[in-house]
Amino acid sequence: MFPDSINEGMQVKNRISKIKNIIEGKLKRYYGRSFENASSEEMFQAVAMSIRDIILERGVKANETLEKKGMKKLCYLSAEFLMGRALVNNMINLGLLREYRAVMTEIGYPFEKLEEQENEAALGNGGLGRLAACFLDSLSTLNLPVTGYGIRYEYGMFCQRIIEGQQTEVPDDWTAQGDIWEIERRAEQLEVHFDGMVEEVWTDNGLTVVHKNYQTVMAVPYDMPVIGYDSHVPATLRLWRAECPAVFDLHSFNKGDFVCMLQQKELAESISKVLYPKDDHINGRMLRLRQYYFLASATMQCLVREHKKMYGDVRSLPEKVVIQINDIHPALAIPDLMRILIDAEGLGWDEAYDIVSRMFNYTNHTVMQEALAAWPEQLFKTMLPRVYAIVSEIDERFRQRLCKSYPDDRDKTARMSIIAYDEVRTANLCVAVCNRVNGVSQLHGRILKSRTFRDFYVMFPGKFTAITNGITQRRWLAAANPALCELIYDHIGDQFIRDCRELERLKPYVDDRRFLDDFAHVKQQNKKRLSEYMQKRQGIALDPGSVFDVQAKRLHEYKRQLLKVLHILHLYRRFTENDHFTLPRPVTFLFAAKASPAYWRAKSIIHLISVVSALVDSHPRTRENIRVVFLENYNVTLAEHLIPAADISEQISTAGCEASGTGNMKFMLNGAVTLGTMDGANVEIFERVGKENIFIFGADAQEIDRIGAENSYHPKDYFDHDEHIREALSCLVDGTLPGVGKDQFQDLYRSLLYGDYDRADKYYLLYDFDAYRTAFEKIMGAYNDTPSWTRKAAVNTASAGYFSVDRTIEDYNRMIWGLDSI
Ligand code: 26Y
Repeated sequence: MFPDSINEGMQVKNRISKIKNIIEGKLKRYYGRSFENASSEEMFQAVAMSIRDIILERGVKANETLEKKGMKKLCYLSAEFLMGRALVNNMINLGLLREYRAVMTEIGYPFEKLEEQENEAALGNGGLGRLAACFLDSLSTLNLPVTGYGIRYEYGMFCQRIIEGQQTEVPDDWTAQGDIWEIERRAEQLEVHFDGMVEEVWTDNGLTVVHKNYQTVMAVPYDMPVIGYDSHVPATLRLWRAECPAVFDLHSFNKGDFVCMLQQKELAESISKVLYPKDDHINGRMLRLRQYYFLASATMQCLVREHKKMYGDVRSLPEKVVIQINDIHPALAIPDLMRILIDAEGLGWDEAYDIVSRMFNYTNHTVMQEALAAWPEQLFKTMLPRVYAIVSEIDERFRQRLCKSYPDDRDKTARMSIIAYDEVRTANLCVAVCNRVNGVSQLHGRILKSRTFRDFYVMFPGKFTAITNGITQRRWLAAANPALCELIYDHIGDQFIRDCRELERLKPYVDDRRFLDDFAHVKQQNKKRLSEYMQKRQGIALDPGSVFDVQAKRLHEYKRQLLKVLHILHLYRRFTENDHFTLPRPVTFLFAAKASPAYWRAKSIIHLISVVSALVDSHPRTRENIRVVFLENYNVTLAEHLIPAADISEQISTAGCEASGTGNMKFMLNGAVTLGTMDGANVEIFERVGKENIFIFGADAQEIDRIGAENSYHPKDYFDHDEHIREALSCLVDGTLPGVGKDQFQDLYRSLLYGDYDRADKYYLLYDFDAYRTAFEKIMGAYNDTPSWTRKAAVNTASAGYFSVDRTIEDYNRMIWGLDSI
């Protein structure tokens, strides 16, 4: 049986019966079951296996071609891959969704039950991890050869439960049922070495360095094939799992020190135990550094081994492999490749450095200072003595260059150096060594040059570029929004799934009454679908007749969920004070956000949202007009239901803070209208849809920069002079809020007016409040004019083509990677 022949020259009817036979066979042979008595788990596994077979077979062929032609490959290194569920996405990309649906109908098994059986692979926090997943989809779709390298966290992103209004974290045991998509490749395991010491020894080859008394951790690879749309080149996602060596610490073993032995085992395995939802304390940081080195070293060793097997000589590495590092987490791959080339391959420093600097490229994803991680030097040196020595040497040589260029500017040298003030700054390491450094939107790219890495930009102007992020329309339109997809298909065919710019061809229809009615109808259907889903998922009833105003993203002060809450409090005040105040339409304010478990202010904002929700519900006239709903456990699957149902997309970060945003693109693609600031990729959305079809408010990045530099912002003045602000903000502390003491939100209140250890209102909520309030009034007015609103929504969908990840990947490939498609 040749599964890939399912597609070849066969009638739909034949394909259906063939798929049915394959699934039946899997059930029989793997589980000893039939359609009649298979459990839902077994059914899912059997269906998934039938899909996996097709993908794996294509992989074998693609690899043969790749090897035969000696083609260049991309190595995409990322500590996070937020993949989401794979089953339906794979069916779509293989062009077999219709057939699988038909099979399930034939055997009387609900298709949704299959979908729901799958745990999502949530190996990421948010934007950066989801971007990595979209990249793999696109690289495969464009038939470009890539392996993504990451960590096989045993526990991915925590599950969020809201208990008495507060976030509680529950472990995400995603592999409990065994992951059907992954293949363990134990034979390819590698050793990663920690701790110990380095010694210089003279050998026949001169002075060499040996790393002694180290602790060994095994890195076992698990490969997950990722298939793009109509692709014959699946991407591979290789995830490393940490294990204790089979015979570990013979010494304690011989002594019979069973407990010590098991402790070591636990220590080794803790490395891939859990995805960090953010770093805070030193213990956490230590393990985080171990994780990052583990990923970096396993990957670099694997790369060199494979390259030597195929080409024999490491000197040709830069012609055959290009490496992209997804932010600084995998930065230690740079010194580790140096280490391998020098210690194991016997290259000299200059030759090794030349190879490494031609291979590596770095994408920055954030300008927030706290994310530009710097490691305590002593910790680094103890844990990674050999890598430390190499980083020191890179630093030393880089400083010499700096001294030559700027003999009189010691401040600058200190700012730019890699090791300084007892810290190892991986961001500087990346910028100093990498061939290309890029930001993720045009604005962000400019900020990197003018602020974050200004000194480096002066020294290496040619290194810096900006490549605007993108999203895959396969998952975020075809899979998430079948109803809209069908409507689009009826008007312009299905080419947009491969080439998103095709969506432009919808533009003539945005003035077509029938099209607009259908478009509005689709939105309505999606709102109903979300309501049903939320009823099942969380037991809450939404009103699909109301406007769905959505802010869904990680909880962070700079993203300003609190601004939206203050605005809701403002509306509450208006309703309670004025019997005639009303909104043109009832609005449901939907929030979805996870807070880092140790980020107590973010958690406090989640709590506040629940309390404000109760407050709004407690007042009959307010309740008739607005509702506030917090959707628990925001993840890829929830996003797939939520985004197609949104009318308004809230993208209200402080200008200059959000590197790009990708949620903004997903909402736009699904026909939501943005209410946002001129930040990140919102700027480019604005440029594409035009000012009629987006609601922009507030200070732009320049203005924020200016008032920041002038130190001229005093939030208390805004509080004193704007009664709306005063009334809304006072709710936090004057006993208005039900079920909590007056002290509960003192911190939030004070942070805006006085600032404790930080500047007051660091993210300019009060500064932008009035503009936000006005913009909301405008957008509500616009919504009320239904035909013109639907036109705006449709223009958003029709203009979203630019934000396809395929365009992003083409940009990377043209500017950085130089890969040929297979
Ligand atoms: C080192 C540690 C503290 C750290 C952990 C996670 C540092 C950064 C991150 C994650 C950053 C991130 O997700 N950034 C987001 O990347 C998206 C994709 O480029 C952007 O769209 C989004 O604006 C940005 O916040």
